[in-house]
Amino acid sequence: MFTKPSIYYILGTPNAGERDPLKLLEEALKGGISHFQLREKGMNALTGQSLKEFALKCQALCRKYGVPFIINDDVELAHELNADGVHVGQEDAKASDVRARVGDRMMLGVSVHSVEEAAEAIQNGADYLGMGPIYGTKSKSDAKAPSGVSKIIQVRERFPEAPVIGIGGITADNAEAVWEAGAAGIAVISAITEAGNVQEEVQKMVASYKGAIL
Ligand code: 3NM
Repeated sequence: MFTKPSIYYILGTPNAGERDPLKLLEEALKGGISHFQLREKGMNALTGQSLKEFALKCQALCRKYGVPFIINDDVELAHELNADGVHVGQEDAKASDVRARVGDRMMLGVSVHSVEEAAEAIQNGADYLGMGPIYGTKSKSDAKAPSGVSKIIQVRERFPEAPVIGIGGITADNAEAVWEAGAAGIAVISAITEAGNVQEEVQKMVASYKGAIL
């Protein structure tokens, strides 16, 4: 599910700004992302039918490149579209309820910020954990204070089998520490979305794994 190094791209239309989100996604897929999460949040976020139509286009692109398509928060949309996964935060639906709703046919990711939240998420059926923010982020207005990689290390010590995906302010230049902490992957919005050359940026992120001391 998470072959190292996993590059987990997250995007919603508000993140894309002036750029075409589907072009960004296709460039990122060409560059070698391993996972894609549609996270449609914030100002002018799509809803209802327009969200569904956009999600279907993202899903078709992901299928073309053989990359899992994951939906953030909207469990019903994930269910309706038969997405490959659904991801929830601590303020969203309870992981155990989501697992009960989607069964075993979908991967379930949960955002956690501590060893305690990680333990609970795993007990409630999470397949992987998103941990952050590692570094400062401008993409989540209610993000907690950055905690570096220390919490990833703690979670890896307690749950060595659980795939941990670091998130928050991660770039090709600061990803090595996240790999060294034992993360299976890095989740990224801005460093990919705002890159001058999206394909190259993703390739640099893949290459950052080789630079890490493991
Ligand atoms: N969740 P960027 S940080 C969606 O800490 C999200 O749980 C976070 O975006 C968490 O790569 C974050 O632009 C935003 O920093 C990540």
